[in-house]
Amino acid sequence: MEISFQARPISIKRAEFTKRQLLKSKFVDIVCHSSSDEDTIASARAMKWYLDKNKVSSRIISDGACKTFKYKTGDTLDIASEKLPQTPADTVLCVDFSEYTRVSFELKKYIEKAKNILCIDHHSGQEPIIKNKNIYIDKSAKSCSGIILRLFDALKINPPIKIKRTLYCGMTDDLKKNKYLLFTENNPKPLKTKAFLRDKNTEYLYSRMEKELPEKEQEKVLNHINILRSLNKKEKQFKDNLTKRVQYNSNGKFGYAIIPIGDKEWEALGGDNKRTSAILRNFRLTLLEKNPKLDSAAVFYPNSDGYRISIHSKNDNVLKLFEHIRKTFPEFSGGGHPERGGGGNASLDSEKSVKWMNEILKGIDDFYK
Ligand SMILES: [Mn+2]
Repeated sequence: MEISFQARPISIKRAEFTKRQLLKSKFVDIVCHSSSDEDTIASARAMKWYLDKNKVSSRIISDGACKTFKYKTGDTLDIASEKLPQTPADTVLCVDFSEYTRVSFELKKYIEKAKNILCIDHHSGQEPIIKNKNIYIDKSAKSCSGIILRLFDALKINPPIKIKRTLYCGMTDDLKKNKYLLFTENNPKPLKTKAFLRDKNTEYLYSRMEKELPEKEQEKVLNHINILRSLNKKEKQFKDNLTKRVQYNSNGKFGYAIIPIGDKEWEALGGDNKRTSAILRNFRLTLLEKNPKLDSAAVFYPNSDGYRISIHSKNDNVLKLFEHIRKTFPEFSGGGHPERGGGGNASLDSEKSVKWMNEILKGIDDFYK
């Protein structure tokens, strides 16, 4: 009997079954979920390495491989810009997802046509793609990369540094999303939260990677995941200029920056995305930290849906603030948590967005009186 903690070890029998399914294939399509993130791509990369090693041809299908960690463009079928083939490989392996809701309609149709489908995942939903033994789900695992590492363990495979680094990257990114790891601007290493330390299996897998990966390799991954430590010139400039845009309400309890519709700097960075939103978040938190008098900090900015506000409050006033805004501006829709939240309108019309913003500013100023 293997001792099972949270992201549990995979039994040798189970791992051998997956191995047989894969190695009997002529060709394997390794499919990542929509908006492919580090974890799904890392899982796919590691499985491709395993198939290559066993001389089974394969291809990764993803819509975002080139945006992630140090992966060359061109060695993955990027369905964000390329067309899916007519027919799938004889085996489709889905990594980091097991429900059709995680892929586009077109990709769903594609997967459905495959003779043999396998899924390896750490999410479990109402309607799994398949219901037989070909699906392996470990809900307790905090990343799919962790499961792949367990699979290699069960198959007695010690992957090379390159693959370990890849899996470490997938694990780290999902652990960051789960708030198991906290990244800050000034710290090269993330902080491990209580939840992380309580999860014995995650702790085991992660500290193993930390022991087996050279410090330099870890550093590369951590700097990549920690957006604030890997800003390019334009992003740095935007971050610095943001602090020059700070304004305050009449009694200095509320600080904010405005990024108007059509802002050149904002658009040059691709508008609202993972990287710019990390910069905005850092702006709000740093502003609060530096000004003891301040209770909340916000940014007004456009995204594809309309004009938005994102706000952080030191004393958990976000929802109360939103409630107060609605007293004089009932159309305002905003929500979130007491310490952080957001709201938006559906218009990208400059005039309307300024009006919308002014109503909010009026409400906030009144709240702090
Ligand atoms: Mn994942």
